[in-house]
Amino acid sequence: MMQLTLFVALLGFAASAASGSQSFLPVDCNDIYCHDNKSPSGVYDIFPGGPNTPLKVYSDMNTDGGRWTVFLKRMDGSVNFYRDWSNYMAGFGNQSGEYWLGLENILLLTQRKENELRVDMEDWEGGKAYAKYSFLSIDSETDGCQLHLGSFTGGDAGDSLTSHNNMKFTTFDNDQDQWEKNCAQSYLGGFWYNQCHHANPTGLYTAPQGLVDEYEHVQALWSTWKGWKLCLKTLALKIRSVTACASIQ
Ligand SMILES: [Ca+2]
Repeated sequence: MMQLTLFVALLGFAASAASGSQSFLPVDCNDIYCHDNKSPSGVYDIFPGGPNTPLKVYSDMNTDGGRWTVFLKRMDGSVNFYRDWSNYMAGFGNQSGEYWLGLENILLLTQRKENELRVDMEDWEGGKAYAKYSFLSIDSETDGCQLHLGSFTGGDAGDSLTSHNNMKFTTFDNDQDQWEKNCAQSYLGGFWYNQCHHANPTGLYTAPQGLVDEYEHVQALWSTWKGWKLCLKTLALKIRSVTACASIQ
């Protein structure tokens, strides 16, 4: 009954979106762009869970055609990402700065539409790189929020994520990884750890110098671009509907 109610509600606001009425309730940043393709990048309310549960999110309307719904952003170290399971489920941080959107919300978004993934990153010398994947979805908490990742479709950052495909999500208080110890405890983040990682986007945010070798692997890193020690200056994971504006045009 809950699902039926949700479905009817979603139908309702899809109709509102199509008519361009003031009750426009976008499911994601793709809908915001399709409703008004002059929409700038920034923080918006979206409604992937229905009309009564607005969710703040950062929309990237510039990169690679825009329409991206950002679910992880690192940029200055202002937010602590070494958090427990409940935090990673619900989300935390500040959508105008650093944040994690929450596994519950990522699940809603990926249930509503088929999405691709883009990862954008910068180093401390002004270098930029990216990686793209053809698909991203996750399972519910009952199934460990397991990651389903499509193929690597390009990007000069290289592929640091395919080894995380089909992994469940691990935090320091919920070990679902493939290692005898807890990857989140050892590498200071929460992620779809294997045994353990080639990318650690929620890891420790540190200045580029100052850590001794014993602390390598713990930083917010993407190993195929900058190796195992360098914390990236910025890092963002974002998803986008693979069908652009189809329901609205
Ligand atoms: Ca383990």
